[in-house]
Amino acid sequence: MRYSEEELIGILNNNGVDFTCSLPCEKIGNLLALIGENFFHAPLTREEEGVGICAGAALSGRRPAMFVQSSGIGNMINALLSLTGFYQLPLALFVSRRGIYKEKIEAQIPMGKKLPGILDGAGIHHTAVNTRKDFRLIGKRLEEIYTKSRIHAFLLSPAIWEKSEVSVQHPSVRTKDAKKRIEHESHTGQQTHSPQLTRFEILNIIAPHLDSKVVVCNLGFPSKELFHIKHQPSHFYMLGSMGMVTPIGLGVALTSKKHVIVIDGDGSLLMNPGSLATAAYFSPENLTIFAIDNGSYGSTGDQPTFTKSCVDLASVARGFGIKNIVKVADEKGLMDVMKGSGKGLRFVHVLAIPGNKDVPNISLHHLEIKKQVQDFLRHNDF
Ligand SMILES: Cc1ncc(C[n+]2csc(CCOP(=O)(O)OP(=O)(O)O)c2C)c(N)n1
Repeated sequence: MRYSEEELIGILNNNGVDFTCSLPCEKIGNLLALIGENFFHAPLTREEEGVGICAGAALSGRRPAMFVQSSGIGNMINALLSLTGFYQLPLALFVSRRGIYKEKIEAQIPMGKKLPGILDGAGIHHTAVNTRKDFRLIGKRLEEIYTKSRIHAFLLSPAIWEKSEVSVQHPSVRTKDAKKRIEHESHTGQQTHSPQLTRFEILNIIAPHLDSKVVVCNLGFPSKELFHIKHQPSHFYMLGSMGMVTPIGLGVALTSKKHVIVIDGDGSLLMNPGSLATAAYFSPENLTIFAIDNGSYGSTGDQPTFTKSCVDLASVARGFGIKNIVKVADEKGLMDVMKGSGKGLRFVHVLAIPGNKDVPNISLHHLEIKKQVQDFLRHNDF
């Protein structure tokens, strides 16, 4: 018997889908790996960008499909309406709908639950795909999307993939990408750094130096790992809103005297790189941005980001106008950074080995996280 993922790939093939884009959700990790093997596939830095790429592909007569998380629809809505819908271009949206089935991350609930209402409000038709039996609804709709130039969203419940264990390891791709990354660095004349530490090891080295600092930490495993290693009331753990960690840190730094440490990730920074320009413009003395760059969307299954192949985040930060930039890849480099002066906006590019530590979810309620940080800032802002 075929797995759900393979059945869906078959339906897409039968309906002539020939162009795909995605930004990962861990629930569809296996599906995404198969998509990459079966179709032309563009990995995205931000879901909104995919709407543009698919519009361009549709202008060339392609049949585009996007694979995103429900949260990603929030990043796409303007482009869906003012581009795809406005010009009547076809687009099939396969949305991993979170927040409705055995959800462990509460921040997924607002977008996931409200998604049908948001789509209704936008006039985008949608079909709930709650079990594998509902796959029969997809083929007919796909035909309409491409022959009548419509947008249609298939809302995929995580229940569909629950029993599927389709095997999708791609070590050869990873090795090739890792090599490319080193070649890229030599090519651009930068010193070649090879990562020595995982994110968890990096956080372990940084943690003792965080006392009395405000820490804003990236969503997913970074926050879970930091909470496991060390918790202080001054830690703001992000549970959703990918791409917002540097903006939140900047907001605190601009309004408080406390030193603010941002712990960002390559995938999240690439989703919202413009925040580095805003940070550079204000250059707050009390802000340090750590970009832990494991070359992948580590929290959703290690799908490669472009730092693995063509992007150097230190150069990006420099290009946006940040002056004080350090690149480190090992414990000694990191220790030197932690001992160094904390004055002036700093961007610390930390190259990391992919991998997550198996740690429990954060046991604090999100409103408690907010209250602790607010209380800390109220009573300690000197
Ligand atoms: C708008 C949006 N799209 C997708 C996701 C799913 N998601 C959660 S964490 C994550 C990966 C973040 O990668 P990175 O910032 O590189 O951090 P890492 O987990 O690798 O440390 C993704 C894609 C999301 N939460 N929100």
